[in-house]
Amino acid sequence: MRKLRIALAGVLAVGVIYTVGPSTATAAPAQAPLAVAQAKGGNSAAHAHGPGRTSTDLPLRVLARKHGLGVGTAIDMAALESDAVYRERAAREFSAVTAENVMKWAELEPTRGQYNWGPADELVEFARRNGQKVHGHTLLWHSQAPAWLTDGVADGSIDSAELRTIVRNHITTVVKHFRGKVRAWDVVNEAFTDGDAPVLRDTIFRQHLGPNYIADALRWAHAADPRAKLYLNDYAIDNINPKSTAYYELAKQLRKQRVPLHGMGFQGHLDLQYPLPIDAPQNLARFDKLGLETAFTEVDVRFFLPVDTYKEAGQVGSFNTLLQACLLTPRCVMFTVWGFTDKYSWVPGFFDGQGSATPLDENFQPKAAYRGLQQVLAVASGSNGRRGF
Ligand code: 9MR
Repeated sequence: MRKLRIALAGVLAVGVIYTVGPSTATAAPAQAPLAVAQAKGGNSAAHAHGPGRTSTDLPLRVLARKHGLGVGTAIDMAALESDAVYRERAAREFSAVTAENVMKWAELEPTRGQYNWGPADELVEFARRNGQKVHGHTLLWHSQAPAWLTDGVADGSIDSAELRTIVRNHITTVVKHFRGKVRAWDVVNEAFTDGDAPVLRDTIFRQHLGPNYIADALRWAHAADPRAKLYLNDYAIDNINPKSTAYYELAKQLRKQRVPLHGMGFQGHLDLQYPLPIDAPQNLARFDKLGLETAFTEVDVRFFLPVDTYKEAGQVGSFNTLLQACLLTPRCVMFTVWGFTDKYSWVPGFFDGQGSATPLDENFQPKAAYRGLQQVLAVASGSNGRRGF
């Protein structure tokens, strides 16, 4: 109850800031990536912006520290390479990064046997320089698998036995390459179907390796880096529903069989036209009780443009609902947004007419959603027993 009151206080505080808060937006200067000390130096960073700043107006990673919570973002490598403001903001605000694309199979091994490590290594190096953890995304996914693999399976030139060897080699090679540098891996992404009666998705992995492919993938990843935390990750499982329950049952079974599953990733791609996942705290709690870490791994909140005050307010509430669910869950270690600026968000390209899904606008100016996250992090108290990130 105490915790819930803290959470509600967060919402109320956000309301105040949202309506009367001064715009303290400052465009970040174009400069090289920040050093660790500067990125972490919340107080000095805030004071440098002049008087009138409250302790709330600090980078997210600084505000999240007292909770032992990692705050992450997906990184678009093309933006990181070309846009100095993007680099500066990514370094200043976040304590974790996830490759939006460059660690996916098709990107890492576009040609069979020829790995392209460059962009992913660059991201790992950026994270190291800025004191950020790397969340690995993703080892097995039906989407963004290389054409040589999917075509080979389709035309029969790769049979089931060979596919098994290929998958095992891929997981082993990638996890070993990043051993000690990637904190956690989304080992299998989006394994279940949607709807009222979810089943394992009919992917080439499910078809040819059998339903135990998930347990096998987890074991292979664990052998390659015994210290990496191994996750399953999916969308539309933020609340209690048939799909999240399917994951709960699978996770329970895998834990019972002592398969190395350590975490459950809730993507958190929300859309204002659908109900808010208000029972996210209860949902995360049941995974927490299985002894699993939990994390929001890809949060964004889209809606149909144009923006208006009501949609903005709805977006604040949506981001905060997930952040508060995480803060209420002892082993929820990370809250990651799927892009932090509308300048590079995947949303407009995938959903006609929708957008504005991230906390900063196209000019890197904070939106109400960003202020809301700051407020919740500032107002909620204590670490809730979280052991850190
Ligand atoms: O944001 C990613 C986008 O740039 C890619 O084109 C797309 C390809 O399917 O994948 C997007 O990221 C997805 C993530 O890897 C898994 N969960 C859903 C994300 C949004 O589609």
